[in-house]
Amino acid sequence: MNLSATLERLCSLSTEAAEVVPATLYRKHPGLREAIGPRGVAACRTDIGYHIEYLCAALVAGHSTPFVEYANWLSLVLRSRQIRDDVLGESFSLLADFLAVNLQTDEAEAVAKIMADGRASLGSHPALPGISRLMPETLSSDAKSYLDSLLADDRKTAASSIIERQREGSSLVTLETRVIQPAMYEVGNLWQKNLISVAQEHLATAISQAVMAEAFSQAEFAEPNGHRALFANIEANHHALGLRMVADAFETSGWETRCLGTNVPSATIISQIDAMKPDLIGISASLPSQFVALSKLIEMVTAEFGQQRPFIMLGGLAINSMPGIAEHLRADISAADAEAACRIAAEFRPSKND
Ligand code: B12
Repeated sequence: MNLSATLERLCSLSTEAAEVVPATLYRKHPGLREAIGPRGVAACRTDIGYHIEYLCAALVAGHSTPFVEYANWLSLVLRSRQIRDDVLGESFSLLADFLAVNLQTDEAEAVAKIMADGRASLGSHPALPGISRLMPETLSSDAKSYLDSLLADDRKTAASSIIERQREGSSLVTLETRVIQPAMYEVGNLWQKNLISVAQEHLATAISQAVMAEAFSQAEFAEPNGHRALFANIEANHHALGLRMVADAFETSGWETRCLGTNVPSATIISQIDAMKPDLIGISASLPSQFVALSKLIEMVTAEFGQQRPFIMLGGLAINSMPGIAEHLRADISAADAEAACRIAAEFRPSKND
């Protein structure tokens, strides 16, 4: 099987699959379309696109885990919206049937096995084990109060609680990773369980961005260390805070830092490497469906800069949830959070000059 050709074929089938699979599902489950309403119908179409993206991620990773984790994440989202696992499992089988007639035999067999693993795991797998591993059992009292301010749309209190701790001596990066980050993870859990809206999720991010900018202006900076780092989210990653925290950690520890933000086209990352000549690039991926673009970017960087290429550091929720994936994608290093990223980069840096 030629992986790139298979991925392309799968992506090209996405639009048609998003029409065919739901239509068959509604025929088999009379009343389902009415029960989920127009928003549910639109979401169902989008979800078939996601099924295909996660199939691609599993093919790139070389095992079913990205799809299995996705299946269990989606199961929790749908159950909290009154859609049962058997309907989700059936959507996998119908997609497998559709792909069986539209892909080559070996490709269809590979994707059918991944979807069968996803279906078999429904209900038996903890949703987002990668995230649960990183989450403290309970939020610290600072993170809990910060979360309360986010949910109450109280930007003033959110900001003052962080600035006060900063004045008491906590560093910007400690506050970002140990107060703001766990509070934002909890925002995600609440959204997944349908306990808060997408609007509240956006609001929490907007407040945190403003708070982080204010805290950055009060931060202490180490002397410049003569090293440069470039940060960007891979294409289609719209999660801004994590990358910003990593860039803040590097900048406050003396690195010359440039942060391109979310959803950056790979060609732009290449041209920025050319312009800035960084020692390290840090790329963030939040969903396993972004592995395909990551893999392509690493190939492009290696082809363009050869031996002269900067270190490639990966991070983000998708990297954390899949141990070994950074090495599999041929990155040099990865780190679980902003504090660890800076520490690991500092340890790794000297070997570059050997
Ligand atoms: C806010 C949010 C959004 C906002 C983002 C707005 C913005 N401008 O940032 C919006 C609404 C756009 C959004 C969209 C989506 N989101 Co969202 N989102 C979140 C949420 C609640 C918080 C994200 C965040 O700020 N986290 C805090 C930061 C600090 O944590 P972090 O990203 O993990 O970063 C740390 C480390 O990972 C690491 N790191 C990060 N990047 C890098 C890079 C390098 C180089 C290194 C070394 C380390 C590193 O260091 C960081 C700091 O310590 C999360 C919940 C969660 N658990 O994160 C869900 C979450 C990530 N989203 C999720 C999903 C599914 C989506 C959507 C598909 C649908 C939706 N409505 O939620 C879309 C997809 C968008 C896309 N293609 O990117 C899921 C992902 C599930 C999964 N399968 O893994 C989560 C986990 C929610 C959930 N519990 O279901 N989201």
